[in-house]
Amino acid sequence: MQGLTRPDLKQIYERGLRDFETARTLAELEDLRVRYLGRKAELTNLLRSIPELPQQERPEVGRFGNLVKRELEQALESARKDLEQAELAKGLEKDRVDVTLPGRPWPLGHLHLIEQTRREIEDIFVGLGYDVVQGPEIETDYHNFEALNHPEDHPARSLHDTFFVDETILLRTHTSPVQVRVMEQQPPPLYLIAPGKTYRRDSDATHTPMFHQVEGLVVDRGVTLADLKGTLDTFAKKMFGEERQIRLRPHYFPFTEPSVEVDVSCMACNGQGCRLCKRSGWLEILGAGMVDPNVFGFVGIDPEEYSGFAFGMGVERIAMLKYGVTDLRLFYENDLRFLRQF
Ligand code: 2NL
Repeated sequence: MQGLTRPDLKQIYERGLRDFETARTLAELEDLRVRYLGRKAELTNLLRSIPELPQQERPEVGRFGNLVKRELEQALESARKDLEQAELAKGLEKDRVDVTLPGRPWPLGHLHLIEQTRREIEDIFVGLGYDVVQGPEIETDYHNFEALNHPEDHPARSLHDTFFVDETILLRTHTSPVQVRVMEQQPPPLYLIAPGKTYRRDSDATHTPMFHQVEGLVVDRGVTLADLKGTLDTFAKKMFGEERQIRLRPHYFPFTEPSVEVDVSCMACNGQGCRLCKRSGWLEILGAGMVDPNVFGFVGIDPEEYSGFAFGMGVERIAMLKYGVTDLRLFYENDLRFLRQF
């Protein structure tokens, strides 16, 4: 760098200032620092070679060269500060969180229609003051059949309808044994509903081997068929709409006498007659009756002092009627396109 002159230094100075100011990143600025002030820079070489200059030039070049060096160092430092500020601000802007944005919706599941319906039925009777009771799904023949006045040769007992574990143990075919167990242990008055899974050896378009039942039982002094009818009328109106009516038809169950089947006026045609109710205006919703005195005998309740009514309904059937489901099997295929509709 021999022979660098004042005008050369001035040019280095002015170019340096301009380059530092226009650097857009810290990396660019670092390159410029190396170019203008690094160990191999023009200016550095000049300052290093001052001792080799003619005696009379040394003070002048030394003073001016060092001045340029200091000025450039200051300009570099100030440019570095500006760039650091800018890069920090850019980073903060990039990471900024807009807390006013709405959250991303998370997919939410919901209760299965059968469970929803079970709770609807339960809530109605809880509202009437009933207790909800539960019991084992694996039962004794005694609690499932014998105490419920099923004759030894009743068809419901046969292998054809019942899942037997062994001679005396079976999967309950209804939830009545739960109520038998309560009657064995608790004196009247009793106002109970027993919801739960039940099992029968049946599988076709209208039967699944497992299905859900809600049974009800009332035992108190002076309970009559009129109480049963009023209770079920209230239930039907709360479940299917205040416009609904019910009717009782004579029927037979081993554990009730008299026994009835209960129809509700069709919710599709309001009793006018349509395809759903097969032109009759009525839909069967449950079975019921006055507890047979023989059943009270098995559980040690005095039929002279107490009377009672009982009823049983299939949750799947109630759900199909209320929600217009036409195929029972849809409940258990777990096709989300079906389940999500409810
Ligand atoms: C139906 C009919 C019914 C009962 C269930 C019952 C229970 C006890 C005593 C007497 Cl502990 N009866 N339960 C009575 C009549 C009918 O269910 O069609 N269920 C789906």
